[in-house]
Amino acid sequence: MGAQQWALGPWALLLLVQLAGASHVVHRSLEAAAAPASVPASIVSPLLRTGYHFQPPMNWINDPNGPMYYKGWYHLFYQYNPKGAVWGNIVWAHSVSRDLINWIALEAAIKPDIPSDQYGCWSGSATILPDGTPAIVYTGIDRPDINYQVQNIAFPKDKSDPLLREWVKPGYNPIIVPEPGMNVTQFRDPTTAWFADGHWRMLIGGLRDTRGMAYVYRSRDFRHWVRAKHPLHSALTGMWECPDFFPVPKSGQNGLDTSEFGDKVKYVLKSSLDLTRYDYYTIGTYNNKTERYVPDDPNGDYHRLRYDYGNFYASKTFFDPAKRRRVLLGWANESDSVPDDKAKGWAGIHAIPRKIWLDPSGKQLLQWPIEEVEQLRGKPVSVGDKVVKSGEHFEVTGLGSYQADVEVSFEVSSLDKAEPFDPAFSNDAQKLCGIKGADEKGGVGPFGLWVLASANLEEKTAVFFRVFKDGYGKHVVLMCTDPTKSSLSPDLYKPTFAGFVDTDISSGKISLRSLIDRSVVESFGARGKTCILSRVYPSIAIGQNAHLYVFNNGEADIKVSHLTAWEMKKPLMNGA
Ligand SMILES: *[C@@H]1O[C@H](CO)[C@@H](O)[C@H](O)[C@H]1NC(C)=O
Ligand SMILES: *[C@@H]1O[C@H](CO)[C@@H](O)[C@H](O)[C@H]1NC(C)=O
Ligand SMILES: *[C@H]1O[C@@H](CO)[C@H](O)[C@@H](O)[C@@H]1NC(C)=O
Repeated sequence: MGAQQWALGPWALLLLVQLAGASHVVHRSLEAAAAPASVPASIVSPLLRTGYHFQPPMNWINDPNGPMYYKGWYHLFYQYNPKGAVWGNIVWAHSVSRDLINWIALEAAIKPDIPSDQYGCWSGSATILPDGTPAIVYTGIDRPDINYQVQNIAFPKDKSDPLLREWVKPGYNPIIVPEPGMNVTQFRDPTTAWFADGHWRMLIGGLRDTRGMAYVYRSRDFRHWVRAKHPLHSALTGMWECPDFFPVPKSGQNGLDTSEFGDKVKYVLKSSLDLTRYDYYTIGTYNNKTERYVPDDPNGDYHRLRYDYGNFYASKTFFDPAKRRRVLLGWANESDSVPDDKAKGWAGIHAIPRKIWLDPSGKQLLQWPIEEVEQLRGKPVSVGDKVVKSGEHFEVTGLGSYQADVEVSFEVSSLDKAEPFDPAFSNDAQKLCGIKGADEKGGVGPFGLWVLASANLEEKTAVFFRVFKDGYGKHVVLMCTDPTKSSLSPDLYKPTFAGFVDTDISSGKISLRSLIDRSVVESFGARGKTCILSRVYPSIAIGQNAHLYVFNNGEADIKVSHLTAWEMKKPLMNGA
């Protein structure tokens, strides 16, 4: 069937959703989920279930797997427990989309049914082969007692089906098993492969003693794989989960396919550090002869740059040939307790897909929500040229801000009052923000947004900036999300998240965008230089009782040069 025929109208889509929903999930009303007495009612409130972030109708999800574009459809697979809201029984659930925002759930694509994946089908990636065939390589667990990890391959049963509903696993699986001397429980998450010099190459995450590494495997035929002598790269960080390795052009915002090399390209190597549970990356060069990757900044090796300074893990990118961009997907877990998750019947969401490209400085990536999310925007509410004096705040009204997209440009009246920066915090934005939270008066800032706030402000999540001045007269900009007052419910994990923003604030200008979605706040500072995703569960500030404010707890006045906020519609979300 040609892609054209799949230009579905809303009715056909709805039908597909119903078909998919009926075969894939047992619907259950979330209100009906009986909560144990210890779980406050608000945690299980359907008003806290996200509206436009990716999730299945119920149960546990974690890593995004094998994202790809095929015959007019985006495919997203993800780690999923079909039996409950805690991790376990992992299969590759499968959803498809025309725009990465409206999703249709299909049958699970890869389930434990061969000896080499019978105890679990863990994370992996898709590679489109030169003849157009997608291949999925994923980690299988083949023993019950220990998590012995091998790599398997699967192909579509019918390449002409744009929805790729059925996957087959050739009899020659597994294709890669750990070698003697390798840590067999720390050998997983193959990347998308790339092609050079007549060989395919892919990475597998691993651990030697305490050294995290990206093993390189090579193949001529995509079936027989041999490990290269040296890993692509390694660092003393503990296990590297979900490595991701891709080229980015030195200039411009386009994305590249994994097999593009040359002088106009830099490389990004991301590792999900099992020890800290955050995604770190470096930018560097890849030598396709020695097969080694060298980060540009040796001091920043896997402890400095993060995609997101909040709750964001096990991410994966893919090249979208339809829009020539690279798109980043990531998992955000819950910040409530396991009993809460069981009572809710669901756990885990994915971040809004982000387009990523290299900052003109070459020192970091920039990230921005894909443009397709803007189709969910309702009527805009705008505020312009409004001064917020020291200690003051104002409310943005006229929209349901529990599910909203807010873009704001701030202008600081003067930077003279910036507090001195203590270099002891140079590598610890989070600690600095833990001490200097949103209610801690400052010189320039804290200023920003209070989101998901109650009318009397006993509940509020602050997303804000604070500006310091270092010993050399240079300004240091801190971006934080402070959820410590986000909820009156007990037993929540409320870490203050923060990152520095490498931006020139000498003009006094800085921007912020926050995607607010009931129990998630996903923020982008300075046009995508620093990103923070945070999960919060208000008990009062839910649904129409959620308010949005701009605040300034710094001595220096600030001006909102422009603010636009949109209430966000709910897309098709897997039939839920
Ligand atoms: C493998 O790594 C795990 C996690 O660090 C560790 O507990 C285990 O002892 C390692 N096994 C071997 C054989 O080194
Ligand atoms: C290897 O990299 C060099 C320099 O970046 C490039 O010119 C060459 O085409 C690459 N080789 C292959 C086989 O891709
Ligand atoms: C998400 O949950 C919190 C609270 O339980 C943990 O501290 C994090 O480690 C966890 N994150 C991931 C990626 O598992």
